This record gives sequence, C-alpha cells and structure tokens, in this order.
Amino acid sequence: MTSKNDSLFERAQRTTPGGVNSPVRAFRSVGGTPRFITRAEGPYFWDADGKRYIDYIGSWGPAIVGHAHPVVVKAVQDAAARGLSFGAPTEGEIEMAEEICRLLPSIEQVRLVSSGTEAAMSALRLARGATGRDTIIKFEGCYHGHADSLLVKAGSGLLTFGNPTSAGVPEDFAKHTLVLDYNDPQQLEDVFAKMGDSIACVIVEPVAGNMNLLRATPEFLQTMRRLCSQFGAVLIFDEVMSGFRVALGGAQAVYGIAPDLTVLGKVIGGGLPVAAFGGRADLMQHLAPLGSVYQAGTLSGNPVAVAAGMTTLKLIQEPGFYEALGAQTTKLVQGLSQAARESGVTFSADAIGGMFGLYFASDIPGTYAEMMMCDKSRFNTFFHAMLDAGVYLAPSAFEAGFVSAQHDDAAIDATISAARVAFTRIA
Ligand code: HOZ
Repeated sequence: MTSKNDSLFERAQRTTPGGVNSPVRAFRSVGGTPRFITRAEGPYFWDADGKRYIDYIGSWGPAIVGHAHPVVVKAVQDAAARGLSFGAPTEGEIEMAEEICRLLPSIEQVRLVSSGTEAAMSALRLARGATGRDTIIKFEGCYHGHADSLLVKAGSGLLTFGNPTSAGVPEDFAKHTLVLDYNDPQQLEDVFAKMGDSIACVIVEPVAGNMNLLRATPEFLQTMRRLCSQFGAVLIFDEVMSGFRVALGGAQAVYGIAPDLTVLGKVIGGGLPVAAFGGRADLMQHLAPLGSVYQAGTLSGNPVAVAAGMTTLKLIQEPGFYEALGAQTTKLVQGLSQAARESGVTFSADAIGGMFGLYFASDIPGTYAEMMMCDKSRFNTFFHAMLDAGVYLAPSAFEAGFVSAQHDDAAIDATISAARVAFTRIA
C-alpha cells in the first residue's frame, strides 16, 4: 500500500524546494520520508497515514502546554473573531510587554516581532547602532536564525573573521563576525584584550539548543558578562529556545546573570508567530521612532498571535508547572539512560527544565567539539526505531528535544518501553 506521507512528499517537492519550508523537516540527516502532520493534541500528533506519535519536538519548543490546549485555542478563536490584523497598536501588546518585563527583570523595554530570526537580527542592529561599532562575537554551534551576519563559521585563527556558512552571504558581512569556541572563557579574555574597544556585542545561547542541548558553564557566562561591561559591548542572550523553557525566568534566572538584551521566541507565541527582543531601556530607546536604529513589521504584535502567547504565558505560571515539567523530563532521560545501560549501549542524556539532549557518547558533551564526536549513525538507527514505535524525536542528532506539560506518565513510560527495544537494534 502506498504511504500517504510518501505521496505527499513527492507532491511537495514539485512546488517547494526539498518539499519542506524549513530544512531540518526534510529528514536529510536521518534519511527516510518526512511525516506530514494532520493534527495534534496534548503530547501527540498524527501523520497523514493516521499513525499516532508521542511528539518530542513540540513545534521545536513552543508547545510547552501541549498541543491544541483548549484554553489557548479558545483565546485564539476569540481574538480571530475580533479581527486578524490591524497594523495599529492594541492593548494586548501592552499587556504582553508588561508580562515579559515582569517575568524577565533584565528586560525594561521590549519590542514584539514575528520570528526568532527577526528578533536576533534586530538585536544585532540595535547593538551596533547603540555602540557605533561593527564587530560581533558569536560561538561555534550556536544558531541565532538566518540573518546574514550570523550564518558564519570560524575563520582560520582566533582573531580571523568568519566565513559564510551559506551561499549568498557576502564575505563583507562575515568579516564583521568573530566566531569563538563555546565554553572557552580564556578565548573571550584574549579577544577582548586585543580588540575589546571595537566589539559591538556578544551573542550567545546561554543554554545551547541548536547543537543538541549544551549547557554553558557559569564561568563562561560570567566572563562574558564582565568583559562586555568593562568594554562597553552589549551582551545578548538568545533565549529563543531556553526562554520560559528551562525555567520561568529563562536561562538568565538559572545562572543569575542579567544580559543587556534578550532575544525571545517560540514559547512566547504559544504556537503562533511571536518573538521579541528587549532589555535595558537606554539601549531600546535607540529604536525608531525614538532613535536612529530602524526596525518595523506589518505583523509585529499581531492580535491573534499575541492572544495565543499571552494565554500560554498565563498557563505556565500556574502553581507547580515547572516542577512537574522538570520532573517528567528528568523521568524521561533517566528512563532512557537506564534502558541504554541494560542494552550495553554507550549513551548519556541531560535535561534542564522541559528541554533535553540525547547523546550517543559516554559522557554529556561540554563543548562543540565533544558534541561533534557523538555517534551520529547510532542516533539515526535509534531515531528510526523510535519513529517506527510511534515516538517522534527531532530528525537530527544535533537538535534538542522538548517535553510538554501534557507528557504524562503514560506517554513517558511508553517512550521508555519503545527505547528498550530501539537500543537492542544498536547493541
Ligand atoms: N530552527 C529549528 C531547528 N533548530 C527548525 C524549525 C522548523 O523546522 O520548524
């Protein structure tokens, strides 16, 4: 019998490059046919062939309260009935800005946009405009969306500017980006000692989620905080993944470090396109219409998207929300680790809040280089065995996983049982 997923993929490729609207969805890294999703509810979604999966990507982070939460759906329906988009301000946007500033005290003022890419790109422009400097620092393995200055990999030496990682990014843009090693505070010290006065900003994922899950060491983040303050550079935390995910106050609450600017996305939209950047009021006041840094968007602060986001932000503040989310995520990674041990498979796992990483390596990686040494082919075998068993993990060995508040014991236990079988295919 022909699979509907197969025929949809074939059809999609005729009109859409690679058949997908975002590359990782194409399953290129793991092989096989992407699943076309027809509906989702709680911790599950269903594909075009009617097969149910326990979902561990949660739309790559936003679905923290579970898919199609009835309270969020109702808020979206009500907002939609009042009008889809006005291109003029609404009270809902003020409420959302107030809520963000209350939950992340380092944010004194915030601007809403529609995607994490847009938020990161705007934060960079603001940092450059406010400091009058061009050079930015990012870290190998961190992903901040696909703005030109950020699709850059390390050059040949510490002080060599980066090389584009995508065709279409001019060398002239990449030459303003320095790419350093994650979790290497000494490199930061060396670079700032040589050229601290010309650095506009340092942008970092304080808990990295785009090279699988990788925690920053406190020393690494403390060093960049100190150096940015000392040299007048702007410290930008990209909390698109970690914001409202590793804790209510994001990674900055976990580490107790206040960045100058924060980039947010995913959870704040509750599944609809809301992202934001915000921080120190004196920096934010450089933005148009007050200042000379231009930034704008027709759908920024869209009323339907804001309704989904605000309702989600309320739900995650219910008593015990993060305790329960963290407990289920820990139960998942401990169960998977135990199942791997029983099969003699070299494996480790980490979790922080509702985010987790699975590593086919004996220890949890602490650097990008260690992460790259994880066994990708074992991950791919595991991924497909889990998929066959109805568990949908991110289709890449280098993406983090996400648990929602709807992942109950039944879902977690079923996942661990599936893993017991999957690990035997590897051993
Ligand atoms: N940016 C996501 C991977 N880290 C993928 C988003 C998507 O395909 O929806």
